[in-house]
Amino acid sequence: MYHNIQLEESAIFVADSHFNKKNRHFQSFLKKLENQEIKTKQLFLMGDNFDFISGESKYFIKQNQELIEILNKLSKEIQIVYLEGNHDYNLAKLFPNILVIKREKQPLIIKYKEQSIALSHGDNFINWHYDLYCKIIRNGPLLKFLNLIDFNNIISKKIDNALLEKNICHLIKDFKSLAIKRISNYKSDIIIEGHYHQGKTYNIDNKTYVNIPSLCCDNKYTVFRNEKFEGEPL
Ligand SMILES: [Mn+2]
Repeated sequence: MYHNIQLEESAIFVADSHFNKKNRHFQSFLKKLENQEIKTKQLFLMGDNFDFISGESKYFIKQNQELIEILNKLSKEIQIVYLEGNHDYNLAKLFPNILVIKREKQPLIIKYKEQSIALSHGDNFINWHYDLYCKIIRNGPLLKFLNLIDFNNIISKKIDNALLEKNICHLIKDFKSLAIKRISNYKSDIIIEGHYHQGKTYNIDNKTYVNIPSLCCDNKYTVFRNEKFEGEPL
């Protein structure tokens, strides 16, 4: 499906908030959008905005209910595009007014003037093992079955606690080499990804690679302003 989205001045990109009981930045961000302390007409959620959620997991839907409602309210006022990540997927049924882009439909190609911009969460183009793993963990019937046998939320709580203990903020040495590899997967002029939590931009061979910072690790989101992608502290 072709979506024909034009990047707008003051568009906002948010990546890897990993919202959970400990990491509350995404909630603060959405509240600021709601009360117009932060203003935009276009919001790109680059994936992993929730530490875990899937359209089948009742426990996690309940835990994240407040933010789901704020997002649904905002989506009636501004354009929101949600690129699913490896922690948040099968989301279309939760967000009726949000354009949800599944991993297998990424990159999403959008336009700015004559330039083409590719958007991905950043966990595509890895290898077939990972593709297979992704397919299994997103399998609807399997997830519904797990939900069904999740008595007293034992499985969900186990996932929740494991995620809460995980340290997700690491500096990748020589991220530039990885960026060069990432660029080679794309044909667009500008490539925008989350997933790597590095918040760095490179201009390589007439292409621009933008890694959106992790809202959780860097307390920053990205604004497109005067033809530049700028990190903005929350
Ligand atoms: Mn990720």
